[in-house]
Amino acid sequence: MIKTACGLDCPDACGIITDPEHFPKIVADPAHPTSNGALCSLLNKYMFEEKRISQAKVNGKIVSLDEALNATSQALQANSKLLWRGSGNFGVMQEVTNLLFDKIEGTTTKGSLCDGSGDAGIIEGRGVNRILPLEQIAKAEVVVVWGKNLTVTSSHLLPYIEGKKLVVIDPIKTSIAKKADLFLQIAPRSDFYLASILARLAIMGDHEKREFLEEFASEHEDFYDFTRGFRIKAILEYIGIDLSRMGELLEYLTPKNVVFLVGNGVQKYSTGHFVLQAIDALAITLGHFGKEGSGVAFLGNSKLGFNNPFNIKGKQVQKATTNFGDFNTVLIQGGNPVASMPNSTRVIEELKKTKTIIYFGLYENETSAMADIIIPANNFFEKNDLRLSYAHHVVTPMNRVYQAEYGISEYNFTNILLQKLDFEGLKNEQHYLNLWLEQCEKREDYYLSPAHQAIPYAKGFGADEGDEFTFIDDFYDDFEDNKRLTKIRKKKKELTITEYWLITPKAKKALNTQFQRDNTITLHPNLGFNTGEKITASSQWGTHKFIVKCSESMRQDSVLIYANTLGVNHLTPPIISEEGDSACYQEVKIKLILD
Ligand SMILES: Nc1nc2c(c(=O)[nH]1)N[C@H]1C(S)=C(S)[C@@H](COP(=O)(O)OP(=O)(O)OC[C@H]3O[C@@H](n4cnc5c(=O)[nH]c(N)nc54)[C@H](O)[C@@H]3O)O[C@H]1N2
Ligand SMILES: Nc1nc2c(c(=O)[nH]1)N[C@H]1C(S)=C(S)[C@@H](COP(=O)(O)OP(=O)(O)OC[C@H]3O[C@@H](n4cnc5c(=O)[nH]c(N)nc54)[C@H](O)[C@@H]3O)O[C@H]1N2
Ligand SMILES: [Mo]
Repeated sequence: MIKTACGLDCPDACGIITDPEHFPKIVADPAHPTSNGALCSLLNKYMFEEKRISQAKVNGKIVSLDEALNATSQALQANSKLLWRGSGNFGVMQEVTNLLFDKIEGTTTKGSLCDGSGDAGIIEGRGVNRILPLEQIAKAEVVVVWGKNLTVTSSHLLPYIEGKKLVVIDPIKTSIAKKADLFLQIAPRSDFYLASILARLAIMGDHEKREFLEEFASEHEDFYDFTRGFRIKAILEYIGIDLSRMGELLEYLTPKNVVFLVGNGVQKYSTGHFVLQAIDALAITLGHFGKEGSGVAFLGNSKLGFNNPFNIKGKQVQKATTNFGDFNTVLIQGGNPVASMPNSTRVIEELKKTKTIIYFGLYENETSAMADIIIPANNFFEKNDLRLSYAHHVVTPMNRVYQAEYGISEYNFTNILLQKLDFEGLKNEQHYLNLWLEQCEKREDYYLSPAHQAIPYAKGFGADEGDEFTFIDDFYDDFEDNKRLTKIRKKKKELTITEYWLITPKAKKALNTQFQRDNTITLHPNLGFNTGEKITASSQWGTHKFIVKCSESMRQDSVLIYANTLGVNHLTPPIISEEGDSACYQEVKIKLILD
């Protein structure tokens, strides 16, 4: 039997056991903390149904892997070259290619398509983004699922929240929302206001935990003044809930132990950092930090506390808005930027300007279709690696289950290219894995990350735990100006809304653009379209056609197109968040026209 871990980019990071003789039969490792006896269908089914790229190609012609690597080596000698890495595989060895780009003095990327703005907000408040251990979630009395599509994106959290009072805050009535004791179907992009007004009402109702605040967040009086700057009535109307609902919500937040599970949904905006800082401030005000069964869990920093042997200096460009056209050679590894980056029209135009595109991946997709050189990769059952997680502290070795008949690992790719380019090759693979493992704490069946703390922030904030929490003292929003709130309210009465918020959550049968994808748009039946109709959706950034699916789970001011839907990112904006260098997929309103 071989133990390994799933490498798909999701927070669960499941442990797997398999008998190589009977592979692909795999089962969940019962010793692994995310295990609830089952693995998801992405692993058990969809991953193995997807057709792999099995042959290397240069300019459309099938060639040997070595010929393709020669062509790659040639292209990497160009003046300007970029490494754009996606998150197709979450193993640490994905980053070994940095060592190649360090030697050839190439450019890499900074920032994120994922959680960058939320992460920045957490760092502003807490100084450091620590992961809330699963055991603390299990000890909560109340769980608030806030902009997180838990059932789909983190199903292994479900056993940890069983039997608890459940609050869900989401513009869509998701399946977890249907199970909630209290569900608030708020307007998209209104979370900052919701959290700030709640904090204000909590203080007005004497729910704040003074002792805790004095010790860890002494600026709380200033924060209260700050929250008083917002007009409650106009803002509640904007959020789409009334004062009595706020009172109800507050009651759920006042027991001793409350955990907030915050997802990516709240922060796909230029102001995403404010949202996380405001949710943290609310939890701090109510005393739900630094103690058992309490805390705010967002996507944590899986590499926190590690000395990363693959960190390099060198020039970096923004990942979400990369100008590919500035480079002669672009190596795309483990990603599908043509579909997953915002503003696909722009991405395609930029990539057309690049002389050589090298695609290093597992599956054919929009990006491989544009590539000049295709290098088939090995998947995570075919190579050795190490899996970290952004939702728990377990570090799990990924052991090769079988020897692949085609493809190449990132380690071998880097090693061979270094040598072809006349540099010294890498040390052996285990050397690099050990550099990570040596930093972990060994437990019986797995390892723990050096950042693990049973109760994060129990001794304070900041990297050294001696700091206080920093509250927001200045809020600005250029997209939806606070001062415009009253105007919007008046306008709404006169006009029928013709522009809708675009909500793009993760799809169930896919891991980002890998596996099953379709072309549907989901919207409320009152919007005037019928299921099955073809419509054109457009924004100031682009246009695409989708097939309508009507659903009562939607609000009437927004539509849903899953993040991996064919063409969705033609509609999304090429902008970077105010903080955290993150894509802002939902900072856009779209128009719909029947075809
Ligand atoms: N099956 C599956 N699982 C996955 C993935 C996948 O593609 N498929 N992807 C993985 C990756 S890379 C990530 S980053 C995680 C992300 O997982 P999540 O954090 O769950 O993120 P999303 O699915 O993008 O959106 C979460 C929820 O936010 C809601 N939402 C949208 N806008 C707003 C808003 O303005 N306010 C509020 N309160 N809610 C809002 C959406 O309706 C949705 O229910 O999932 C991982 N897990
Ligand atoms: N509209 C909208 N767009 C979004 C989002 C959204 O919320 N809304 N979410 C964003 C988020 S959170 C994320 S994380 C990004 C993800 O976007 P990307 O990082 O581009 O991820 P994928 O689209 O899944 O592409 C992964 C590719 O990696 C390759 N791959 C898999 N495993 C390996 C491996 O071991 N080695 C190599 N070399 N290749 C491998 C596969 O061929 C696969 O096609 O998408 C973002 N896009
Ligand atoms: Mo992500």
